[in-house]
Formats: sequence, C-alpha cells, structure tokens
Amino acid sequence: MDIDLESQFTGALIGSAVGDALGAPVEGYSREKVNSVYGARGDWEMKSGRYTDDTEMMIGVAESLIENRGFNGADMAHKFILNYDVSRGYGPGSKEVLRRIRAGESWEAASEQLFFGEGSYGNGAAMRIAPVGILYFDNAEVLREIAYKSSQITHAHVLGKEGAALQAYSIALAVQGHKEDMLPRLKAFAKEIYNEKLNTVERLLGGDMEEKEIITELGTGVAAFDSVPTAIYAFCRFDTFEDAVAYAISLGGDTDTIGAMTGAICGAFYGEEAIPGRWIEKLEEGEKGRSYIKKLGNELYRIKMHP
Ligand code: R7I
Ligand code: MG
Ligand code: MG
Repeated sequence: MDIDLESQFTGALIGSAVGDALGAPVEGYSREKVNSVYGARGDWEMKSGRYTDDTEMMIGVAESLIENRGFNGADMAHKFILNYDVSRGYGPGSKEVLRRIRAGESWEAASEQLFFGEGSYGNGAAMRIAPVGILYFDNAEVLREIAYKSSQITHAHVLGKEGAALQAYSIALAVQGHKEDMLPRLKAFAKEIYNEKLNTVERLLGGDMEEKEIITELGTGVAAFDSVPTAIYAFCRFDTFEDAVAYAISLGGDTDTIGAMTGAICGAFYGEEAIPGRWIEKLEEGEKGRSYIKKLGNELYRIKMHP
C-alpha cells in the first residue's frame, strides 16, 4: 500500500470525527429508523456536521499527548474538563467522573467509584482512543499501557480498558496496512471476552450475513464489548471508508460511537484522501472544528517522526 503516513494519521482523527457527526443525529435509533432518516446506503449526506462527546474527548486525548509528548494523566483529565460541553451528549458515568475530578478527586481514583465500585465498561474510553492508536502504532505493549492509563480517567472496568486497547490496536494495525490479516493479529492481542467476540467477527465475515444477525451477535450498544467488535467487523467487511462507516451506522444503536470507531480504523487504513470530501466539508469548523482536528493529526505525526 502506498499511502502517506501523515495522511493516515490525519485520516484516523478526521475519520473518527466524521463517523461521529454522521451517526449523531440517529444515536439510539433502530436499524429501520436509521434507514428512514438516511435512506439506503450509497450516497448519504451528512445531516448536521456537529460532533459529539466522542470527538470532544478525542481532541482532549490528542491535545494532552501533544503538549506532554506522551501520557500525563492529570493533564489529560484537565483537558477533558476544559473542553467539556454538556450539550455534546456525555454518558452518565463520564459526566460523574469529570464532576468528581473537578471537585478535587485524583484522575486515577475518581473512576473507581462508579457502578458500585466496578468502574465503567462503557465505550467512552474506546471512542476517543484514535490519537493513542496512531502515536503508538509500532509498539503493541506501550499502546496497551497508554490505552489503559488514558481509559482509567473515566473507565476503570477492565472491559472498558481492554475495549479501548483493542480499538487502539485495530487503528495501529490499519496504519501498518493490515486488513486481510487484521483478525488473527487482533486475536493474538485481545484479552477477556474480546477473544470470543473476535471469533464471532471471523465467523460472520465468512458468510453474507443479514444485518439483524450482526446486530444480535455483535451488538450495537453502549458497552465497549457490544460496539468495538462491531466497528472492527464493519472495517473488515467493506473496501471503502464510505461503505464501512455508512454500514456501521445503518445498524442503529450507538451510531455516533460505532461510526466514530469505524471511521478511525478506516481513516487510518485508507488515509484522509479516501474520506468523502462532502462529509469533511460538512463537518463543523470553528475553534476546535475540522481544521483543528487535522492539525492535531499533523502534530502527532511530527512527534512520531521526531520524538
Ligand atoms: O462510556 P461512556 O462515556 O458513554 C459513552 C456513550 C457514547 O455512546 C457517547 O456517544 C455518549 O452518548 O455516551 O459513559 P458511561 O456512563 O461510563 O457508560 C455508558 C453506559 O454503559 C452506562 O451509562 C451504563 O448504562 C453502562 N455501563 C454499565 N452498566 C452496568 N455496570 C457501563 N459500565 C457499567 C457497569 O459496570
Ligand atoms: Mg457521542
Ligand atoms: Mg454514542
């Protein structure tokens, strides 16, 4: 594959934001209801272009990694708080954690209290992980370590963290040009129930499955294990950014997040140029809009090249 690495970096971040904005107007909708809004897959137009918490938090992850030239938990938590705009639709757990940190709890401890002391296994850590996936694409162990640490700020449950690590590693493999052989590599990396989920992805890719079977078997929910494997499936099944992301959203459920995660993997694999221009143009601009997101990708690339 002959794609510019810098374009894969910017593609991962813009791809994630585009998937988020495209899925946002139909978040929580059934498959049928998504279809009634967007119509058949093929030539979807972006409805609003406004991104949600998925992208707002991804921006915080990128800003902090850039400013600190690596992971700094207290600073990343601070970035989340600075960027926080409640109208972007945060999950209840993440809202609560950010409130606790603002009130003085440490970034490491605040998330531990959630869900009766179990910590959250929501997909909120995986949805924002693209900057980690690109910056650490060539070192799986460091990637897992930073994915876990960045997750800890809001998601203390091992399944929330491992979902983020799996999403980050999918992005890393995409940067390296692995698509046909992505699944065996992911299976060698994955822990916990994600291994079984990846076996299911492999089986489903073997046949031309109906959408409702995909939804039942992989899930389209807000838990990391009901959404990260679904994004991986969408990437593996299709050959273009547009087809994979539209398919992921067409399933319904947590559409902005599954759209964002599919968009991040696709953008990392195909590069920024492969993202439909009409979607990028519609993505919101402004202080932290599409130009800014692209710039974050450029800066992460610069850090990677000149550590
Ligand atoms: O993961 P999180 O930040 O939410 C992200 C979602 C995305 O769809 C965004 O687009 C936005 O809409 O929100 O927020 P959390 O509240 O930590 O997790 C999401 C949900 O997962 C929770 O509200 C719970 O319903 C569920 N959940 C759990 N349920 C039981 N036990 C997460 N962890 C647990 C748990 O341990
Ligand atoms: Mg969202
Ligand atoms: Mg969502």
